[in-house]
Amino acid sequence: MVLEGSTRGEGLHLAIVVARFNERITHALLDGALAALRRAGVAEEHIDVLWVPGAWEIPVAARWLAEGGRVEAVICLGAVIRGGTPHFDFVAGQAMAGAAAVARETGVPVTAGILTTDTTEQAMERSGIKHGNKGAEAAMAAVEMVTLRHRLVGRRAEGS
Ligand code: INI
Repeated sequence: MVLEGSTRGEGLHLAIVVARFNERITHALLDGALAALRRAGVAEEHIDVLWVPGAWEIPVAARWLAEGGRVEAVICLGAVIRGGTPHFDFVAGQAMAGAAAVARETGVPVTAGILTTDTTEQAMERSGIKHGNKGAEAAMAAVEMVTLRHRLVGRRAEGS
């Protein structure tokens, strides 16, 4: 059996958790994610957007959403920029590890558009200017994972 998800998102219910820290960057990630979901056919009223203070707070909000049962995947958006902060490695590492733990422990896909860069310029390049938009990538990864799950469950039901 070989199964793949789809790039079409009609009928899906998704959530986005977006960090306010480095807001100019994360707004661009959010815009990229929303535009990608719109193109994929996800209805605007089926997308919940939660703003949190910083990347550190992303995992707990992702868990509320994953456990809430209202959405089928959670898209996490943030920007952790080294720029002289000693917190960088800790905040970035914990945000990513926390998001992964939510996915692993709940079975709900949690996708990560959390930038970890040395400079603001590098972060801007990854939020729509030069190297694509990581928010859009994370959004499409969520669509692919949810539709993959639907296909897998459908196959199981057929076979039973
Ligand atoms: N939060 C970020 O999202 N990006 C950062 O670059 C960052 N830095 O550099 O410190 C950051 N810190 C805030 C952190 O996420 C929490 O919001 C804060 O510590 C309160 O718990």
